[in-house]
Amino acid sequence: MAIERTLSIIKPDAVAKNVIGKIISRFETNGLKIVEAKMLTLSRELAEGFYAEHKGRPFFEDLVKFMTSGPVVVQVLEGENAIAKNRELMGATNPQEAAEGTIRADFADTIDANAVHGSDSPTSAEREVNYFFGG
Ligand code: RTP
Ligand code: MG
Repeated sequence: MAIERTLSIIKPDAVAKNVIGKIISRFETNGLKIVEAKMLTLSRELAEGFYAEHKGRPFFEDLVKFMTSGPVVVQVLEGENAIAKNRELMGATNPQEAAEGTIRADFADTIDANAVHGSDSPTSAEREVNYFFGG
């Protein structure tokens, strides 16, 4: 298996709930290492650019509003199969459908306020890591 890097964001709802540490602990206990991290409040421009693939979707405006509503923690996770492993730890996009014991099942409330983001493929991981930590 390959050592990969993936981008993770702890979203404004999870930061507001004081569960940054609990979420990071899930990554660490499951073999993912935090190799880059920063806390910031996304500007509209940064959030729109990050979610550019969703531009035009009915939920895009709500997504951008939510992602700019408070501070987030952006981090790069490294480990074996990191991209798929992170998605597995996160659970389904809609927390109502997320498997028991996943981050979204335990810490998220709605499909909009769903606690975490994780890159969904090697191509998006590369783009997203560069987007926040490139150059
Ligand atoms: P993310 O990108 O945040 O890791 O989430 P994801 O891959 O599981 O879901 P994605 O399809 O990329 O959607 C990005 C975010 O948009 C919101 N969304 N709302 N109302 C809806 O039908 C809907 N679909 C997506 C979610 O907050 C999702 O995390
Ligand atoms: Mg996505």
